[in-house]
Amino acid sequence: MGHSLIDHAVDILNKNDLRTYTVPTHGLYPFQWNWDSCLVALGQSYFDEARAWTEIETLFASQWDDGLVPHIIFHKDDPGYFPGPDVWQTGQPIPTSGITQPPVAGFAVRRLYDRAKDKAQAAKQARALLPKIDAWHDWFFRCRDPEGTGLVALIHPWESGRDNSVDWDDAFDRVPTEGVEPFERRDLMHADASHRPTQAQYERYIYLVQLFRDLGWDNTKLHDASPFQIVDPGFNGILIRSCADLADLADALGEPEIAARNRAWAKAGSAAMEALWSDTYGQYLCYDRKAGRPVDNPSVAGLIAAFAPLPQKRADRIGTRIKNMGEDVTYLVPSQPADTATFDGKRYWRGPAWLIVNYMISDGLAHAGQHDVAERIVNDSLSLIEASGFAEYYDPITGEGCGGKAFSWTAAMVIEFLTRSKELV
Ligand code: 9WN
Repeated sequence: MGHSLIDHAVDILNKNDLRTYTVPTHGLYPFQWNWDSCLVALGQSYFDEARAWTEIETLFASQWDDGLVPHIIFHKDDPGYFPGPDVWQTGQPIPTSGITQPPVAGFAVRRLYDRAKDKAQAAKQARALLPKIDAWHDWFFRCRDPEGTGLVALIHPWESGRDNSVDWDDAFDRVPTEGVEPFERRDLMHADASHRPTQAQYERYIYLVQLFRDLGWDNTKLHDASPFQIVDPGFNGILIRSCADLADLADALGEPEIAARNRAWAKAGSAAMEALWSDTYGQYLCYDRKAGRPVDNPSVAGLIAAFAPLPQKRADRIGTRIKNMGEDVTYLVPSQPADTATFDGKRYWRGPAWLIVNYMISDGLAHAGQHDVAERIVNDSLSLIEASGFAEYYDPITGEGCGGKAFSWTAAMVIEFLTRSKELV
C-alpha cells in the first residue's frame, strides 16, 4: 500500500506545483502560504531536492526589511480568495499579507540539509538561508516579545495557523467590528460553510487587518496596539524547535554567532514555557497577554508544544494525555478535545485532525521516547488517508475528509510518514 500512496502524494505535489512555489490546493488557496511551503518542501525532497530548496527560497525572497516573513505571498492575482492584496495593502514589491505564520523554516531547512544526498549543494543553499531565518527569529523576539519574556505573542488568529480555534473565543469578544468595510467571502465558493469559520469571526479577522493597515504595517507599533495578543504554546514550541535546529545547523556550517543567538532563544523559550503548563489538564495552555490570564481551554496548541525540546516530565505527561484522548476519538489528534462542549468534529480548527499537526506531535514525542503514542498517531494519520484521501483535514470521529481536496501539505506528510518513519518512531 505504501507505494501507491506515495505515488499519489507525489502526483498531488506536482499538480499543485507552480514551478517556484506550491499552492496548498487549487481554488481555495491559490497563493503561497508560509508554513505550508516549508512543510511541502520536506515531501518534495523525497523526489527532487533542488525543487525543495526552491520552495523555501521563494518564500524568503519575500521577507520584509524588518525580518518578517509574511503568511501569504500573492504571486499573481486570483479572485478566488479573500482577503487579497487590495485589502492588505502592504506595499511590498510582490504583494504579501502583513502578518506571519508558525516558523517551521528553521526545522525544515535543518531536516533538508541533514538528509540531503547532494551535501555540497545543500550546504550552499542552507548557508544562504541561515541569516534570513535568523533575522526572522530576531524579528519575533524584537517585535512580538517587547518585554523580553522569552515567549512571543500572536496578534492575529491567522498567524497561529489555527484560524478559528476555541482558544480565541474570549479574546475575540474584545475585538470590535465597527468600521469593517463590507466584504464578500470567497472560501464558501470552495468549501462547506459548516466546516469553515463563522461570519462573526471573519469580521474580526478583517477588523484586525484594517487596524494594522491603518498603522502602516509598522511592527514597532502593532503588538502593543492589537486588542488580540495571545501567547500560544504550540506556536512558541515551533519557534523554540526552529531556533534549536537552526543553532545546530549553524554550528555544522561554521556560523557560531548565529548558533549562539538561536541557542539562547531556545533555552530562554523552553524555560519560559513552564509558565504555560497546566497540571489540571496535563498540557500547556495559551496565555492571553492583553487580559493577563491563561486561556482555560485544552486545545491541541498545548500538545503541539511537544515539538520543542522540553523537560522529559512534560513530554511524558503530554504523551499520556494524548493516549487518553485516543479513547474518545477514532483518529488522533483532535484539534479540540472531543469531551469539551465546544468540540465540533468538522469545523476547521475546532475539532478536526490535521496531518501536519500529527507530524509535529509524533516527531516531538518520538524524540522524547514516547514511541507507542507516536506510532499510534502515525498509524491513525495513514488510516485517515486510506479512508478519505488527501483532504485538508478530517473529522476525528468519523474520518470524513473536509475542506480542500488534493491538499499539498497532507501529501507531503504522507511521504514523510511512509519514508522517514525511522526518524519519527
Ligand atoms: C488563512 C493554507 C492555510 C493554512 C492555515 C489554515 C488556512 C487560511 C484561510 O489555510 O488558513 O491563512 O484562509 O483559511 O488555517 O493553517 O496555512 O493551507
